[in-house]
Amino acid sequence: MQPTWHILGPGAIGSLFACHLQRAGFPVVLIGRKASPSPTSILLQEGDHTQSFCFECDDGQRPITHLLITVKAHQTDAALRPLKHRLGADSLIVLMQNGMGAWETVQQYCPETVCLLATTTEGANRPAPGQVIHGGSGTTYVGALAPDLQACAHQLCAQWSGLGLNLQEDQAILRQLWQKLAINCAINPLTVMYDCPNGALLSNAEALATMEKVCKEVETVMTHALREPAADLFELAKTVATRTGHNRSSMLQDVTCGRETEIDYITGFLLREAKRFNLNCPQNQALYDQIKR
Ligand code: KPL
Repeated sequence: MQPTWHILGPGAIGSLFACHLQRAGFPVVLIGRKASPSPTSILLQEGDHTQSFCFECDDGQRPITHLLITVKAHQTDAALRPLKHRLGADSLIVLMQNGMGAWETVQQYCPETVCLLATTTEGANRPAPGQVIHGGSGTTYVGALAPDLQACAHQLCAQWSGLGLNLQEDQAILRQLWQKLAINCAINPLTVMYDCPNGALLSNAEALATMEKVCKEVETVMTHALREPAADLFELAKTVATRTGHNRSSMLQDVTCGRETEIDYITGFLLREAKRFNLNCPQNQALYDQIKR
């Protein structure tokens, strides 16, 4: 029998995975903080199927064996706290979110639970609750923070091989996450400062010069954290800004809607790591302070 997957945070990416998991034969339960009708339906605009899911408020009691967390990094604490008594040594958590560092919350609440990390380049957006548009296919990388858990990442990739999504086991998932962090440090705060889509940063000489300094600082910290030379992160950030040129970054969308941003898990994480190695990141610090203001 297939295990039941609980999805904590059925936003765009959570809903995309919920639909693909269910189509592959896994029972799926969505968990949210606000009461929603159960069953609740999601229309995935990929073949225009409407799928029905059980919806649970976060006050359920039954044990959770498989949990995919797709809430924003700063919401992890509040979202996971009510579930911690349902998770144990037999549970598996997959953390798939922007930014880094939320695994500390998972370790604090569920120290015995196996926690895998994932990052995805799948393009999905949610024009309205109950609707998801799969805008572009990408790759989902899965790996473990600790080398002794790599076998679990391997098993998960085998279990998810029928999902119809591009999946890759990555034994160096931290490098993957650091590269994504660099992209987010370089693009997201600057799109807020200049109130522009990602691509517009490339034709703004001042923004581009700042982006280059931001990337150099991330390269230095990343080299210390991973103990290996970093790739050319400025080139990478420019490539992503070109590819996602018309996007308004998630941080710009959060600021526009008056929502809390993920800055503490993006630039904030970088600054905490820099402090650990006695490094200064003046450009990132200035952007962090401006976004916080
Ligand atoms: O991840 C993103 C975000 O907006 O958070 C990028 C890659 C910058 C795309 O918009």
